[in-house]
Amino acid sequence: MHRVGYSLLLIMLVTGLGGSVAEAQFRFESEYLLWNRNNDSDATILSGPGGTSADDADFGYASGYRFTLGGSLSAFDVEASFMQIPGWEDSWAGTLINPLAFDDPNNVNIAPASGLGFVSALGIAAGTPGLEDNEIEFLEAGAQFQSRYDSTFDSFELNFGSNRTVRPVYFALGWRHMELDESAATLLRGTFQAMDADNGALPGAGGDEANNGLSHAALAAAGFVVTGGGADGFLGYDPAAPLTATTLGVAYEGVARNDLDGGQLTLGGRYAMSEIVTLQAGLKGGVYHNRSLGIVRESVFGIVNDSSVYERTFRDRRTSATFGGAAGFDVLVALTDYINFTLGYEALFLTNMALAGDQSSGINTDLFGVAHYSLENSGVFAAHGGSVGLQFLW
Ligand SMILES: [Ca+2]
Ligand SMILES: [Ca+2]
Ligand SMILES: [Ca+2]
Repeated sequence: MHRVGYSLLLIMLVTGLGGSVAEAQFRFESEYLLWNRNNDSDATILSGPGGTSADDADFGYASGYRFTLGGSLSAFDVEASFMQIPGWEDSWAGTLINPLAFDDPNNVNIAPASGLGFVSALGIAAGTPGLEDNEIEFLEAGAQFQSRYDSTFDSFELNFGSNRTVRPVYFALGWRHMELDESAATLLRGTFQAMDADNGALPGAGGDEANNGLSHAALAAAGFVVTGGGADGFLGYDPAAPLTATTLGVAYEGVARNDLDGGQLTLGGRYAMSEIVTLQAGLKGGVYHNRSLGIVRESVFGIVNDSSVYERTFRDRRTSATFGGAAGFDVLVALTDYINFTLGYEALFLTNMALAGDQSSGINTDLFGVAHYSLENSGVFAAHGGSVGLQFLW
């Protein structure tokens, strides 16, 4: 079926060329893009003073490029365009002035404390009834975190429409493929400790209850799998022997991938201000089928005095209908009869997108306290920016 379609298209193009080669006009444009994007994710990562949330990421402007090849033949126009913004990113860091309590930041013996801002396996493990609910497991005040958020956008579109050179207004119907890939991560590092929930006793103090750590049984019951070191949990320490303290690392990673395919309508127009300067503007709207993939990974690992590595990974896929729109304008300045300098601005939005920073809020517990992940794809992606380029005509 495809082969027949391509053959027919080729015959039409060749016939069109043969019939009106003098009227055919082809164009190739190469552009440098400098685009900003929004950050619609808002999941809390660490609560409390000095904590952080996914909306702390500020992507700012990033460089990209676009190549466009088009041709107008008799009444028709065909155009193919590829663009990519490969490196929107932000990273930030901080120090928690309060302890970071895994299970209960409101316990009177540890408050004020920071907490984990979502349904973490560490939180479930630290609150395991009968195993861990007699103690508060935490990182001591002064724990440090580093966060980063990266994303890549690319797009390919193919549009068939009316001739752009003979009339001031043109339209096109097209197909567009887009990909938005994101990754967000927060890494924490601090000294691990376990405090009795009823009287605040630390290990070795008078009245200290047994356990004094976070057990393997509780970590495993919360869904963690050992991927390195011993299956022996993590131990708190006697403040009289500070060299035995465990330095713990905790990492939260979210990944989101969106693959979109769909149809779109383009309306555009051009207006020659003079022999040299032409203004061009366009509007696009479309509906795209979005296949999203989300991954949420939580890791807890010993850095000093322990080498155990525990991980819990969730994955989910979901499809949705995404609505997209774009608006832009260009100023074309003729350098010669065959070369234009172009200066432009464009804005683009897409609904129902999976964003990496939102994926941790897709974790929920059921009636039995078991955690489940369901991909979050209600984000809005919006990007806008300027372009400079050269257009060659022949
Ligand atoms: Ca506990
Ligand atoms: Ca204890
Ligand atoms: Ca404990």
